[in-house]
Amino acid sequence: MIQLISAPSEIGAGTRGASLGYEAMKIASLHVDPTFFKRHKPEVVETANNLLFEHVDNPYGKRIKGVVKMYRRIAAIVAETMDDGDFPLIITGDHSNAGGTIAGISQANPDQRLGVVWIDAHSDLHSPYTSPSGNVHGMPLATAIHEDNLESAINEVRGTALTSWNQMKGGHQRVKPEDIVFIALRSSEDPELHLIDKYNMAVHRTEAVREKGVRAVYEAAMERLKDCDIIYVTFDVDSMDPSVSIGTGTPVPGGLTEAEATEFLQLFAAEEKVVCMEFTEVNPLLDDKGNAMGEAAFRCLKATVEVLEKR
Ligand code: DIR
Ligand code: MN
Ligand code: MN
Ligand code: MN
Repeated sequence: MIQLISAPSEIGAGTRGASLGYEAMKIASLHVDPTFFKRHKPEVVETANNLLFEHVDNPYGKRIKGVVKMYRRIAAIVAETMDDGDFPLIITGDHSNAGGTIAGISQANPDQRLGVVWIDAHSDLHSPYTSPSGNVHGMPLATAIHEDNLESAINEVRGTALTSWNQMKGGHQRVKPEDIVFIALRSSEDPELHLIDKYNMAVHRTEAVREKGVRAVYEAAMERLKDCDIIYVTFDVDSMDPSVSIGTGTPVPGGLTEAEATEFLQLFAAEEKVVCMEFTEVNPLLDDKGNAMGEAAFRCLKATVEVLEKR
């Protein structure tokens, strides 16, 4: 069974409003499939969004103690869902939550090799040592591969930020860097490029998608992850072009069309090895076309669920 989970946490983002992403998708469902969220009633994870009203005490990992809380809560519900034999389909606010999702998958499947498909304009491989913004939504993949990237350090991290960072990484590497595939990547800072290069991570830019086609890129991704036992797919809506995806915190030109994104999601959803999927970074407060972003994200979600239900 598919278990929808909503984790409307936005404390890892640099712009406000991603906590409303699930609500925007729910409102979008009214016109398209009004019983969707009755048939797929989400479990809702408690947030620490009250931290938005507190003074930011650490510039290198903003509200990082709250992100640790979210990692624990999300990991617990994802792990429990998988232990029950269900498929967690999680809608998160900002992408820092993905680190918690990965921790949960890893907790429920300690002996399985976990591959990651990261559909995103960004590589989210920063650590507090390298982040130019201090926004933790740029860091979840580094926690998954247990990487500080001290070679690229520009910040000196101490105190509670360091403790929190170590808690996010946990005691061990959850994903091998060679088991990560990026799709639609087009915005990385030098420290992230250093890691992509150092570990020879698989990157499929939008141009490659256009040149080879969605199916060929999907096949290359599956080939790359062939030694993995299970796969997690995360879909940051900023992977899509700003013409579709303006209601998101950090839009970047040159992204996927909605049709390309949908095709990727459906191909991966059909794959038995895919055990968890995530939708993230929908921010209706930034949408200047009504709820266009929420509507596009909902269509993608519905298309994904239709394929998952046939498995
Ligand atoms: C940028 C933006 N690399 C940062 N990251 C975003 O602040 O670390 N990730 N938007 O989704
Ligand atoms: Mn169902
Ligand atoms: Mn992201
Ligand atoms: Mn992104």
